[in-house]
Amino acid sequence: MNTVKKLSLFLILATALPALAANKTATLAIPSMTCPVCPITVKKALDAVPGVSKVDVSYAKKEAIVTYDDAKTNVDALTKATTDAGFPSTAKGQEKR
Ligand SMILES: [Cu+2]
Repeated sequence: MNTVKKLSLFLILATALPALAANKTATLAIPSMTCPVCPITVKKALDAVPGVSKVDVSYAKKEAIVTYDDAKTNVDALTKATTDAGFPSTAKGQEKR
């Protein structure tokens, strides 16, 4: 195999590998967070979803960035969790379902 072929094979693998990882990140828009205490409730609700490993809620941006195992949960479960806690949310970008 020549160098160019090796390089392109490497590039194909490097591009494909992240797609195999189970951890995904979803950004949820949560416009109903109206005071600085709201993110605490939202974070608790998201942390309680099985498969969620990381939650970053930004009150300033009115959004939550959630890292989750896509074998255990999905964006619908995440938006449902915040909605059940009183904060309806919608997925922003990434995962198209
Ligand atoms: Cu509040």
